[in-house]
Amino acid sequence: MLALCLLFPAPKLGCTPNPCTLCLANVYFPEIDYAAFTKFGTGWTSKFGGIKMNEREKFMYDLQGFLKVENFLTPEEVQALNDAFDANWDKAIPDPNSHPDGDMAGDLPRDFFSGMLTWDKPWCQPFRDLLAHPKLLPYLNTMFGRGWKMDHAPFMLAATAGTEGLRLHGSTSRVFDGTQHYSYANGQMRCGMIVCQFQLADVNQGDGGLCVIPGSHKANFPMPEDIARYEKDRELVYNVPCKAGDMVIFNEATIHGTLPWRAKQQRRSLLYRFSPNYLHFAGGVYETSMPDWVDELTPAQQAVLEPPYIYDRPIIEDDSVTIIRPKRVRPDGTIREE
Ligand SMILES: O=C(O)CCC(=O)C(=O)O
Repeated sequence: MLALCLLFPAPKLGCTPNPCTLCLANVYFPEIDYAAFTKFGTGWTSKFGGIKMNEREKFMYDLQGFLKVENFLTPEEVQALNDAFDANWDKAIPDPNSHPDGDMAGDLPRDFFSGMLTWDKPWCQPFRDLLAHPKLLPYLNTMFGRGWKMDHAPFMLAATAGTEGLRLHGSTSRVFDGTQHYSYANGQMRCGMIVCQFQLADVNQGDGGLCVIPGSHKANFPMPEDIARYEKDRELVYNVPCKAGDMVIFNEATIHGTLPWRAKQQRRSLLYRFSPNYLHFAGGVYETSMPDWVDELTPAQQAVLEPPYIYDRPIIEDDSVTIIRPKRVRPDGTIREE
């Protein structure tokens, strides 16, 4: 904050003064329509406080770098998502991220779907409903602190028997990479981008699909290439078994990849990637504008799509509906009451 005071020490044309929370000097930001913040807001004060993961979940996620949440989706939600895919199967393309190195090789690429949030109604709705799903809040609040965002468009990976895998990847701490990292300090865990993988079909161990090296979010040395290619020390790699409706949440830093698909049933995994409110992971053109269909979303869903920034960025309350826009979220994730 003090640094910001130094960076923005004097009024500029079209800037808005804000008192610095530490030194009370005025800080000047580009003109922002603060009145608009009352549009969905209920003021600055959190009524709820930020629902968090339970102690068992925290232990398991901290230990493993991933966590399986059983029955995250109801059978009705799974059905609605599967119906939407069935009705839009012609939109599948070969996976643009094809790296079937070494023993990850297969006969055909993974099927890849994106753009579901803008599919024709009613098909887009079950995907929009996941953006600020009430069950997501404890996980994202705990891993990021309050204030987090969708990183990039959700996508689905589908596969039939013989489909190729994807080399293992992640980020060990040999260099600090703020976009993919795990830390625990001052009683809180913090992460770079995380992935929520919703399983829309069963995955038995050995079927293939998502695999992780448990505990690797804390690894410190470079991964040997033959491990990344799944050619050696395969016992390190865990193929996470799931039932349709389960969610696996994992840190992008956790070493993970795709095992070639071997099962009779189709693979259907839906991936939503989230980042803390100050980070944007995925590349491409940087856009700060909201999509033109944003008015079709609830205020909470809109909040998840806002670009990365800190001051007054909307935060979803524990009811998953109410939005507040606190002046500042402390580094520990608590909200400064105004
Ligand atoms: O197959 C999976 O679930 C892993 C997906 C993944 O890491 C990727 O596509 O980048």
